[in-house]
Amino acid sequence: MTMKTKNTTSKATNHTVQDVCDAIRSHHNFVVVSHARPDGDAIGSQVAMGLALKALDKQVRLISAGPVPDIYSELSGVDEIEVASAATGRWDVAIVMECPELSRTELTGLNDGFVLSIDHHPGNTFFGNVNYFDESAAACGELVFSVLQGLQVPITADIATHLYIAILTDTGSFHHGPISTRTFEICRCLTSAGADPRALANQVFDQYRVGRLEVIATMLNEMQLEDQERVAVLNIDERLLTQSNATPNDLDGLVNLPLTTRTVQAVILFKSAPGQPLRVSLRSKGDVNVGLVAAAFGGGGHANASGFTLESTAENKRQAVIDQVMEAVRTALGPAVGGTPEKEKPLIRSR
Ligand SMILES: [Mn+2]
Repeated sequence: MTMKTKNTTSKATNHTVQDVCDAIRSHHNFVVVSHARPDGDAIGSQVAMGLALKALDKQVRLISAGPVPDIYSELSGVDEIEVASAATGRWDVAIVMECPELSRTELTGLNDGFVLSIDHHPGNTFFGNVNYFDESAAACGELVFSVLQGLQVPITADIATHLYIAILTDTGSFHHGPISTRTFEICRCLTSAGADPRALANQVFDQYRVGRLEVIATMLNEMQLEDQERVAVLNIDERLLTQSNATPNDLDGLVNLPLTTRTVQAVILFKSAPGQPLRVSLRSKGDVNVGLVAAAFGGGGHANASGFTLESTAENKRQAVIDQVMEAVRTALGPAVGGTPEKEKPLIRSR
């Protein structure tokens, strides 16, 4: 049975780094979890915290509801993540990374224990007994870095690597999100502690199968452009995967491709699989807030990157999603002006 620390701290408030450090110092047995379908920030934050707790001679287990994606599987310490549906065993404190709500862990057994939440997602519900929430952080890994500094844990090369991966992936190679001078100050510390930016970028972004390119070719060929090329709609289904020599791991980040054009301001990716709910990923540029669109459909995320699922019977809601994303673009940028957008703002100005 799980031994639980009595809940004495009131919920629904934000706490300081110092509060987090005090909670960690005063306990011994930890479980560290992150969200289901873990990404680089979830894994990097979780493993870095695990390594730090070990350095402090704490007992720690890492648990995730989903497997580690292939691209992260060779990082040191990742093999310590147990894939399970429940946070079982004896623990005093559950550190929950990267989750605006406890349910995002998709793990049972966390409800009655002492929960310490570290997160940067807008809409965080302060579900923890201690909550360290800061949406101005580009990655949860930035907040973990602050905690480790507070705990005076030495930043080893392995910890640095995980925190760098967290920031690198959550910002899409320093491309989006609330990237700040703090982001680069932290990355400076991480690189001087041994994180290798070139090797890590290669490991995370340049290791896919050629089948990924086949998927991209078909997917972009079938891309639908709406609202004067301001909204791109992509589809990935079973047919596309079976036609190409690609696995689901080869599909990471494809949603971002249309954003590399000047005109496209928002992207919708519908990902369908037999017997599975329809997964919808949204991405946008600048002030276009697709986080609000996802929230309207029961999902969540950030202003420029969000997602949600629709029941497979909800195929007819696709157009409603497209309409709401177009509305989000209009809210931020006004109505699309007529004519070919490419011609209105020349890429290279004539002298
Ligand atoms: Mn994150």
